[in-house]
Amino acid sequence: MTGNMFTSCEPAPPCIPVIPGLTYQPDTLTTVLQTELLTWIDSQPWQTSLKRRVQHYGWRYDYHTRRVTQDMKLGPIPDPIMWWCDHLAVQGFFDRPPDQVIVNEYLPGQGIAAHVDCELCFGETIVSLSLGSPVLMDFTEQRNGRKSSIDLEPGSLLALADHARYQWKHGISARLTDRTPAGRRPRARRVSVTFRQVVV
Ligand SMILES: O=C(O)CCC(=O)C(=O)O
Repeated sequence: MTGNMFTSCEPAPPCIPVIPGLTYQPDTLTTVLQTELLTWIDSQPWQTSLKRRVQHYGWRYDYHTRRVTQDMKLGPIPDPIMWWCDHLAVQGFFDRPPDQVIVNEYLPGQGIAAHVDCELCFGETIVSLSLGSPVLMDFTEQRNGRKSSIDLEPGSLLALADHARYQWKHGISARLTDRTPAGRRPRARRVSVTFRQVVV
């Protein structure tokens, strides 16, 4: 559902939802940086307790209680991820380097339920980097069900703050293809890296 009345396609596609606090930055990672980060991620152990595989850094997040507590602190964030934590702070997305990172792997047919990131656990800004396959991320405004979506390209950065962080849910439908202006696009493997500041 790109290009609907709640998206802006100016000055040129991709069309970005007009949601206060949403920042979309294509081409944040060069192809070389994407490959380097993905290669490092794939050298690390994955947790397999969800339908999709995940890695947690800095702090563990409990998907059942939907909480982070003091006892969930993990070791130091490894250098290849910490470099991005520092970079995102230098770039002004955070006032200090984020200290919690979740890597999500989506195979075709996998998604993530529509949600607002835990308000009691995490700070005011959430930033995700996209690697691998492009995917449509859906947004739903909580008070009226208004919907929009964004085509997350590999190498892009998505920041959610303000309304985009608190008033809208975001999620990825579990399906094999996405409808785009160019037609149905099959999904391939996508990996995202999401940065947060723990506030517990
Ligand atoms: O895969 C993404 O880009 C978003 C991940 C996400 O929403 C989350 O980890 O809560």
